[in-house]
Amino acid sequence: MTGEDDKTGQDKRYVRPYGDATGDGMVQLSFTLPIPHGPRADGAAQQLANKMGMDPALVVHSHPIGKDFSFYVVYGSVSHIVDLDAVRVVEREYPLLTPAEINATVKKSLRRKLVVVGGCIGTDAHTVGIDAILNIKGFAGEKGLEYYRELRVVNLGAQVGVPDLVKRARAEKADAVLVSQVVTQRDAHVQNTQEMSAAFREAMGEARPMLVVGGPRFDPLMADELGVDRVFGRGTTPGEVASYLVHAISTRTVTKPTTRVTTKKTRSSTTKAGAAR
Ligand code: B12
Repeated sequence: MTGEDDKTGQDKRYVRPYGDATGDGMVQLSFTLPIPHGPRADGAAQQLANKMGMDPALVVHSHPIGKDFSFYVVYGSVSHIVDLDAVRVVEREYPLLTPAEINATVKKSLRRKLVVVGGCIGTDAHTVGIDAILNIKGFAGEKGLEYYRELRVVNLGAQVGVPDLVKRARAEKADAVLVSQVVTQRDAHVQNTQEMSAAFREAMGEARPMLVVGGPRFDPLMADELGVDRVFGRGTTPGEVASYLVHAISTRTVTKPTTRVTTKKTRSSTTKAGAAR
């Protein structure tokens, strides 16, 4: 093992999970088996855990799900080691701005309101996520995009068809289209997003609006594969999205994310979202 040691003698580059003691490799895992609850299912759960590299593995919780299924939680030690230098994630390359800073940037760079059109596409009716970003009440203590004086938000809600989204984005002269996909069965989120980005490319070419997609099971590394400019995952806050939009608009290019280890969130000033607009 190489890497810089910290004060406790622990290597900073290579890590193992922590349970009772540093580096003991303890993890907890839950899953469902398609077999009736009982000793045989318990044994199957243990075998699965062993085959996944947990040794020893302890079944710490189980209960029946109907008569044909069983739910399991197993706890045990894995020998795997994570190399932090090999971790690939999207690093935020823009500063987190306050609402006042965002409004000022839009005013200066566009001299008009920045238009955002958003919604859930396909059959997806999970609007809580997109509402968390767009609605004035916001999410995690931050106001949503509707709160920003220099943003004009059109929230189309649930189950928006791609042709309708393209039509409306064009009619509203959208600078950015924000799409949410929460249902991921059979990779519906991937297919729907690719269909959406292809439709915008076909209808508007280079003049298309910025395309931003979000949802709990998206990996921010997927932007190219999805044909969009940016991907936001679980826990995204409205301020992160607004900051990205003004960054992309004011630089006049849609910046591709770099893939490096994430940095901590920083605000460019101490003013919180919700303060002076
Ligand atoms: C509430 C809920 C519902 C509500 C939705 C109400 C509504 N108006 O949204 C109702 C009851 C209608 C519902 C229905 C169904 N649901 Co449901 N539902 C949920 C639940 C419990 C919570 C989702 C939620 O609101 N999260 C809170 C929000 C704030 O989080 P979020 O969506 O991740 O959004 C954040 C980020 O992802 C991101 N984000 C999201 N979108 C966007 C977009 C942009 C542009 C950006 C920048 C960021 C961004 O920012 C948000 C804030 O951080 C989840 C389980 C769970 N615990 O997550 C299941 C869940 C999503 N549902 C599920 C299922 C299967 C269904 C149904 C198919 C059930 C059925 N058989 O009928 C239907 C489908 C209906 C449909 N046509 O879409 C599954 C999906 C499984 C899968 N692999 O796809 C889940 C995971 C439950 C489960 N474990 O099985 N559901």
